[in-house]
Amino acid sequence: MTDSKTEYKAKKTADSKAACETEPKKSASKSDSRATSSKTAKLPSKENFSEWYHELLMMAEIVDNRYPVKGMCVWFPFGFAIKKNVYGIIRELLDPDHQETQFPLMIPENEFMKEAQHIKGFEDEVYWVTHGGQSPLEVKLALRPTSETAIYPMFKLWIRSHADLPLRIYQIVNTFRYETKHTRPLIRLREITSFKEAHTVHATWEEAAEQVEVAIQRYSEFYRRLAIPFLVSRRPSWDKFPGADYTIAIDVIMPDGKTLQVGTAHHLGSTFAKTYEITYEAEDGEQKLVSQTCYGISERCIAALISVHGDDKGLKLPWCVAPTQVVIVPILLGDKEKVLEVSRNIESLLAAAHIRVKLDTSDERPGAKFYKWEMLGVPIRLEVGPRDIEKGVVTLVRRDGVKKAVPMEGLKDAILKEADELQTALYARASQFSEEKVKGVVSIEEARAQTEVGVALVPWCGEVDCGHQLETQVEANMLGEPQYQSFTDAACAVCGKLTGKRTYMARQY
Ligand code: P5A
Ligand code: ZN
Repeated sequence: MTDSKTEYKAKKTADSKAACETEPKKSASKSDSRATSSKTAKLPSKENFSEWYHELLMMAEIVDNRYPVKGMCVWFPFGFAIKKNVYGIIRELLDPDHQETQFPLMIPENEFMKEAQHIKGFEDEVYWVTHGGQSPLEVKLALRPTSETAIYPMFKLWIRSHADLPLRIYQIVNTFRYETKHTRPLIRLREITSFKEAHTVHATWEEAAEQVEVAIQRYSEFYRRLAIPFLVSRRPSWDKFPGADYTIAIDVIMPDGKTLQVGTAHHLGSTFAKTYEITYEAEDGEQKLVSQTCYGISERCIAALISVHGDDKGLKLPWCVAPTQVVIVPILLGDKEKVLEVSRNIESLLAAAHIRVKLDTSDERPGAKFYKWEMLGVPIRLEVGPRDIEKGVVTLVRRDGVKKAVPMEGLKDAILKEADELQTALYARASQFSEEKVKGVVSIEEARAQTEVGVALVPWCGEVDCGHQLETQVEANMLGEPQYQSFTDAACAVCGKLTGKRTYMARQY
């Protein structure tokens, strides 16, 4: 946790151009004007989502986008602390039946170039390392845009028999994609710093299909813990992962009604198994091709976390990921020593209960402290003043605005209960927003109007032709068929054929 916003700002030079700058970033002029007066700076209203988002990343010290390479950001220590907690949840959810590993960043050209579909999907996005010092390399090296082509040649060596299956591994690493669309911090990066990629190997196609389902369930649990509502859909064939049989995606509806793909799980069938000759000896002695899956999440999950819950005062963090869960602000009036003593006792009590607590004894006025900790999204603030002490209470203020006097006696349990209720409230608020943003429509015109403000649920017969027409005429992306839902028959918005199928359509980040 850091308290050094002013320090970061002070060190900044206006529109600095470092020698390594490949594509100059625009001067962060708004941040410049704030640099000298961060305490009085005001976060733009969340109504102007894009501006709010970019300013909040700086003011709440999540990432610094002033690094002089486009699409590459620096994690502030505070942002990093959030990320550590968030990825701790992912690890907790995967560790019971996945093994964490680490593969090299560089992939030799010959391995990378083996799988034709995969190459087609990624060739325009790959950074190549061509030299070692002054000498041209004999074999060019790709910086992984994802690691299938690094991992699967090793799987060929590791897998011998059915006894080696299923195999489930994951790694959390940086990956590089030369994105040509507009880059955005945490959302569309050229260096994805926190790419969690899982890769699994199975004896049959059906087992791999079950694993895709398991992956989606784990990701669902992950987003529930972050109190983030989401949509699950099966991407249309033209938008699946390069080399996959099919792709299931998780999307979050952002405050501006656009969707952000925050996780995908792919059934790879035996496509890569054929290319990389990954086979196993079945129980009957026959050599068979394996079936594979892979699934990934990036720091987009942090972008969703910030955007879904934050407000005009700053971050609003769920209890489980907040680097500071409780902040104690002593109101130093009257018997100051007594106030400090009580505050310290509360701090010790909560720390002993493994609550991440901070006692703010800085020289700032209480109002400035409230502002600061609200910006950083601390779930619960305790105000301890002489009058509270007299009454045997503390004033508890939840980050969602709920305020009450809580008896000193049983304080820890009261705090944990409030933390639970805050989680429920965050989820309820976010769900209501998300549900209001999805609307069933019957025609292309309605779909066009709805995708201006949110997500349209459109009857679609499933034909590729109709799908392409939908995307062109609605001028939005097709997210695909909702999973775990069934619908009554309706006319396909393009061809009019009766169908029980629907597709989500939205403007996508
Ligand atoms: C699954 C893991 C894969 O790469 N290979 C291993 C598979 N899938 S994916 O859909 O291409 O990427 C997984 C998730 O990563 C996020 N993502 C990004 N995040 C930030 N910046 C980017 N440029 C970027 N590209 C992809 C998405 O959430 C995606 O679902
Ligand atoms: Zn149709």
